[in-house]
Amino acid sequence: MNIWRTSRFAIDLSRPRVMGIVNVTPDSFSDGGQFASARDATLHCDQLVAEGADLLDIGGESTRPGARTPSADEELARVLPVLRHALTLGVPVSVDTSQPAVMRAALDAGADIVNDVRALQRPGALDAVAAHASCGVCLMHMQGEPGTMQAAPHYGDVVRDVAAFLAHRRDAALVAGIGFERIALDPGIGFGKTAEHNLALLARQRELVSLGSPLLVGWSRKSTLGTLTGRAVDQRLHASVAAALMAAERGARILRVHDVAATVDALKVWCATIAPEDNAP
Ligand code: HH2
Repeated sequence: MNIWRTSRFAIDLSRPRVMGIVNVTPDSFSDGGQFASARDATLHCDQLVAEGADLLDIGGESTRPGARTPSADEELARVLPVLRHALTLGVPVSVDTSQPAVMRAALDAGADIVNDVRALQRPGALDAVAAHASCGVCLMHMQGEPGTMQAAPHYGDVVRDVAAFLAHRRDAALVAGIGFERIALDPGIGFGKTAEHNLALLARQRELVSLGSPLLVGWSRKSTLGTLTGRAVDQRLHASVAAALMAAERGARILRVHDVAATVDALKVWCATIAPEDNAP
């Protein structure tokens, strides 16, 4: 599937797309507090688009282990002003949320995509997205909840288990009336997974691509890259770009990243050196 249908855009996925991360949170794991004010976050949106972001992802809840869950009102107060600005920039905009009330308000404001790390499992979430005629949705895998998910992640076969979960959640979305071409899937790197689990998901990523929906992945600055390189979170640019390229090489179509300019450059080199048929998902 080479198109991801969203509220305003049918996103062409014949080449990998870069989704720039905009965290309007005081406590995100990699850039916590840096863009917490609406003004800083809107400037950050402008900068990421200028650097070549194909999409923007705006989040008002940190999923860092131990982060406090904001109320829907708090999350909306963070996200809506930034969303309204981002919607003027000519790129699709997703809102990273699990709360149905936030989904509904964001979609009413014109958001193109709902990005849910809980794969629309909260009561009312499926209905909030299904009620919209055409928005896109990203369904992500997470084992457990952010507060405790890294305590003792356990799988039979992590790639098969994640694939089965994603297929199951996609089925639930289809039954709720969300069209197939509106759905992207995400293995949820770092969400209830050890470094070994995350690396298996990259090594065998083709098994997830073969589910037939666009695959979105977020390796940017994640702790597995710290484990591999011994580097702190603000020193993981090179490892993040390497992981993004590997993911693209293995069929991912949307790369969720903090460092847009570096990822865009790397992808330009990669795209220029492959035949179009190699690039087919
Ligand atoms: N990762 C994070 C948040 N949202 N959404 C999707 N679809 N995929 C991901 O891998 C993903 C995500 C965590 O990263 P970040 O937004 O930088 O941190 P925080 O959750 O602490 O704000």
